[in-house]
Amino acid sequence: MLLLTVAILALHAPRALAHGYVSQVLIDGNMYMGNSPGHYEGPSPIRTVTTDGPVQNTSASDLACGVGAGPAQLNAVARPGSVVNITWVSGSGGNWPHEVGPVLTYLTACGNISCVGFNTSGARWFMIAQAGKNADGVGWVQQDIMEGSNFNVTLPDNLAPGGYLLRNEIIGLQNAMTPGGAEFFPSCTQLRVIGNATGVPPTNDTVLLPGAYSATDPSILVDAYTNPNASYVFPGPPIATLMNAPPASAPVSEYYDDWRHDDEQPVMYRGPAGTVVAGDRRSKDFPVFVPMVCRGCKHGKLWQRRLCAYLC
Ligand SMILES: [Cu+2]
Repeated sequence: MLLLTVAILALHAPRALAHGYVSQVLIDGNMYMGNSPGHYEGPSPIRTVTTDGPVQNTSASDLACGVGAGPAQLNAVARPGSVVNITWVSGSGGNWPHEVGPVLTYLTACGNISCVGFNTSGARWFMIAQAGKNADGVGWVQQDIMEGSNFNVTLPDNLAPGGYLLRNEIIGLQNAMTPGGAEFFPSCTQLRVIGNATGVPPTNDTVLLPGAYSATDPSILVDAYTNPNASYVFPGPPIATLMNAPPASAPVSEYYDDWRHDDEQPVMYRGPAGTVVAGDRRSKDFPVFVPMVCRGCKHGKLWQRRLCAYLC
């Protein structure tokens, strides 16, 4: 009888529970596939969550990078000013399922060249983009994602080189009129930013996550429907002042130059078909896709020190 009751309850579970995750990220022409929630399918710079469901406790450590997110195996190469193109999808297939609430993007420095293994506990995050309502003041940017658009965010023009976690967060406000109802969907992508810029955010511009949000913030405990024309005040810190600084005076040196004289060795990442592929970055025609197998990071050759340090 108990089993029957459970079965009936399951049948009547609301379908509105569909959620989602980041399936892939495109940076400077390179596509990085993510893993679906709870399923390891291959190396990725996108930290894999264990479920497509939201974080709802603003004090939970999962607020940093999503439910159960652990370190990922790769770092995606980016430059100051790179556009990061992020694809959000539904966990049950198809487009991202929600439309009400902001899309926020943060960075934190991993403190060394690689974010592989970086623990977000105590990390200082700074805001680089806030997307709320569209120009009509009623619809949300998130609605564009639901309708199939990817989300684009531009890295700071003067961002100093190094390892960074990019935290792109959709907040679902569809149930936010009751305490604990807001749904946070953070997703973290490990970046290796190259170049010769010098910008780092003042500590004043950084926050802890969890720490920056409270369940009773007017941007988190909010009825987004009763007055749809109301302007929305973003949670978290303002856009970091780093975003207002001019770009580095000299253009970013080509990544290819960084290792042109090394042994010939393509860079490994995950290709559009979800397979591990490689591009020969010494070619200006990159990406050139060549199937390969990662040779591991233990070897002491120069290319391995430079590449595997952030690829493996
Ligand atoms: Cu959902």
